[in-house]
Amino acid sequence: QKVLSGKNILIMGVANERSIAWGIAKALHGAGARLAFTYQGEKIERRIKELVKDIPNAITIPCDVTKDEEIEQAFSTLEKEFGTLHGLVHSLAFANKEDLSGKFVDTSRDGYALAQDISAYSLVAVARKARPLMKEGGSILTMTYLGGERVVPGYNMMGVAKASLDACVKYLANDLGPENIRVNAISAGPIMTLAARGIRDFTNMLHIVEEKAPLRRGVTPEEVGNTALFLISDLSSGITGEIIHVDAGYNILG
Ligand code: 0WD
Repeated sequence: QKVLSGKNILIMGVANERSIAWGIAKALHGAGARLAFTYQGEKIERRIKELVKDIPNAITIPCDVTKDEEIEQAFSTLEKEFGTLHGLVHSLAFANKEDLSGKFVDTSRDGYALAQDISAYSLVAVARKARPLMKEGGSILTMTYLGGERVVPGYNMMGVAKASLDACVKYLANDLGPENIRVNAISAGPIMTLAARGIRDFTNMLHIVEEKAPLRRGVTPEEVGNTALFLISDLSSGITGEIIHVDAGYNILG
């Protein structure tokens, strides 16, 4: 009997094989979970269907989180396929490129709203839909970054969106706790993915971590995946509203 045998988990945010969500998917699959994936748009559809071939019984469902109809449709498909949901992994974010460089003070109204909508509000929207399916309790997990706790030069608008996401984790944890639904976040150190390439100076951020972090190295999607396995499973049954840093210790430095 594996840790996640008999558990149904939804993973949102696999864009390609380098996505953090894919590292998480491999860990959860290895622990015996049955997986569903949502993806945004046709370009990603082809890639995800190719990837998911290695995972028997996995289902793929379209879901652009900016559209209420798509969220509605995705969860209704999920209810038909799974009935009961035990876990949800939210691993997606977006900000316009121009809001990830230069000065934060120059962020436009539209750019601010878009980043908040996709990167923070989407967690609230999907938690609300997951709630009725989590009849046996559940675990919701999102991905955050240190730039929401303090200024990381260049992270700009995404830092403000992550601060909001971190607060959403706590308010959701408090709302859903009485139903035994836990809500937590992993704050990962920098990992080279598609989204990371949008951040100017990302390579530089990686080098600084490798040089200064207590473990003197970066972290891998597999390491994030293993922590996700802990947070999604009953091994972490006493933990909610928490942000766990998987960053080789970098966040403890002043
Ligand atoms: O260093 C890193 N890579 C870190 C990432 C450090 C700490 C945290 N994170 C966070 C990110 O902010 C994000 O929340 O981890 C999460 C996953 O990011 P990732 O694995 O680095 O990035 P990626 O593989 O690009 O997946 C993010 C995906 C999008 O990919 P692209 O690059 O095509 O924007 O989020 C999805 C999309 O697939 N996404 C959406 N999904 C549904 N609806 C939407 C949307 N509107 N917008 C973006």
